[in-house]
Amino acid sequence: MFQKILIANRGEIAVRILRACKMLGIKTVAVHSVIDESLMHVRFADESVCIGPNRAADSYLNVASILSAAELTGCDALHPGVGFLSENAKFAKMVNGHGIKFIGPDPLHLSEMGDKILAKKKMMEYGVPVVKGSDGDVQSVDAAKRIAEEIGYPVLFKAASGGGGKGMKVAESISEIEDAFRLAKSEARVNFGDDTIYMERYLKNPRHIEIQIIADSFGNVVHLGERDCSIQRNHQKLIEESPCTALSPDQRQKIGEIAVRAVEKIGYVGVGTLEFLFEDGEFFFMEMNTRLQVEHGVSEELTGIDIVSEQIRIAAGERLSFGQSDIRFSGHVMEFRINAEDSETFLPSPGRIEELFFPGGNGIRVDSHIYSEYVIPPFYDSLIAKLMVRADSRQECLSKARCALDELVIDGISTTAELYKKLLRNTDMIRGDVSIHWLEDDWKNYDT
Ligand code: MV4
Repeated sequence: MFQKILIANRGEIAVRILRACKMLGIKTVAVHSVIDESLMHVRFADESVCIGPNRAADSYLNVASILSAAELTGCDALHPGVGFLSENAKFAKMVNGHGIKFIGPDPLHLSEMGDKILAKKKMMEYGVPVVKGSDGDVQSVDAAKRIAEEIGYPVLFKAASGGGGKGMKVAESISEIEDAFRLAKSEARVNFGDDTIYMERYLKNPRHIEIQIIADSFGNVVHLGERDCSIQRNHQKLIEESPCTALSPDQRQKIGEIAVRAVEKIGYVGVGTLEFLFEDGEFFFMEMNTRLQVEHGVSEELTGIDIVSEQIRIAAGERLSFGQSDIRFSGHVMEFRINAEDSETFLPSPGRIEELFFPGGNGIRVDSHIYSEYVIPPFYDSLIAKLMVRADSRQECLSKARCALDELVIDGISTTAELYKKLLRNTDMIRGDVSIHWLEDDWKNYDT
C-alpha cells in the first residue's frame, strides 16, 4: 500500500479523498492556492503545500508546481480528484514517470476515452449500443449532408475532443447543415484546440443514465448499478439518483453486464463511468469518464461499497475483495448538489457563509468542506456540499429529502437548496418522469 498520497484538488472532494486515505492508514499531503490556505482539506491533511496564486490555471492546474510538491514531500502516489487534471493523459504520464503512482487508469486509457470518436468505436466493437452516426470524423459540408441523409434528421455535430456538451450543434434539415458544421468546427477549435468533429442522430428527449464500474489489475470487473443524472442545467448535474425509475430489473442487469464486458475487453483498470442516453427503452453509449465522479456517493450509499478506498487499493495493485454477486443494491438514494448559486438565475453567489447547520439522521449524508464564517472564493466551482439521502423506497427518500432540505441552514449566500425544495413538490419529479431537458424547459411551464 502507498505511504503518502498527494491530493491534487480542493473542496469537498479533497476532504472525501482525505477520509479514505485516513481509513487506509495512508499519510496525506494537501495542496492549495493562496486563498485556500484555511480550507478544511488543508487542515485535515498531515502536510500541505501552497502551489500558487488563486487562479486555477496557476495552482490546481499548475503541473510543475504540483509535481514539485509531490517530490518535495516524498509522496508515492497522487490522487487527482475530479475535474482539474484528473483526465489529463500527459499529466498522468508525467506523474507516473516521476515514480509517483497516478491514482487513476493507465494514461493510454485516458487518451483513448478522451478521443470521443475512438471511444465510441471501441465500445461499438465490444458490443455496447451506440447512436447511429458518422463512421469517424466528418471533413466537409458535402460529407455531412450525405451522412445526415443516411442516418436521418435531426442530426448532431460533436467535437471529438469535447465532452460536457460544448461545441454541439443540431441540424433539423439539410438547410441547417452548413451553419451547424461550421459552428461546431470553430467552437471545437476554440474550446479544445482540435476542430475534429463527428455526427450522430440527435435524440430529442432522452434520460442521462450512467453505469459505475470498478476494475482491478487482475481482470476483475464489477458494476455498482446505474445513476440517473437527467436533472441538469447547462450541462451541470444537479440531482442524481439510483435506481433509475425508468429501468426494469432486466434492463438494469443487461446494461450492467454490457458495461462490464466492454471494460474487461478494453483492459481498463480503476474506477470509471459509462455514460448513456436512454430513450424509448434503448441505451446509447455517449462517453466514458475515466475518473472518480462527483456523484460517486450515490452508488456508495446504495451498495455500501467505499468507491474511493477501492480506487486507492486497486491503484496500489490490490485485488477487488468482492465479486458482482456479492454486491447488494438496497433501497433508494438521491443526491442534491448544493451550489453557491442563485436558485433562479444560477448565477454564482460567492461570499461569506454566516449561520450553518447540516441536516442529519438515519440515511442522511453530507459531503462538504464549508464551515460558518467561510468565505466562498469566486475562482472555482460553485459546489459547496452534496446532500445524499437514503431510504427504503423512492417515496420515503423524497419525504426524507424534503425534511433534510428544510433542516439545512446556509445563511449569507444563495444556494440551489431553495430550488430543490420546489422541485420536490413537483408532480413530474415525484413520479420520476424527467429527461435531460426537463429542468431547463418543462417544469416551470405548468402548475404543480
Ligand atoms: C447527445 C444528445 C442527443 N443526441 N447525443 C451532451 C454532453 C455530451 N456528454 C453528450 N450530450 C448530448 N449528446 C445525441 N446523439 C444530447 C446531449 C445532451 C445532454 C446529454 C446528457 C446530459 C445533458 C444533456 C443536455 C443537453 C444535450
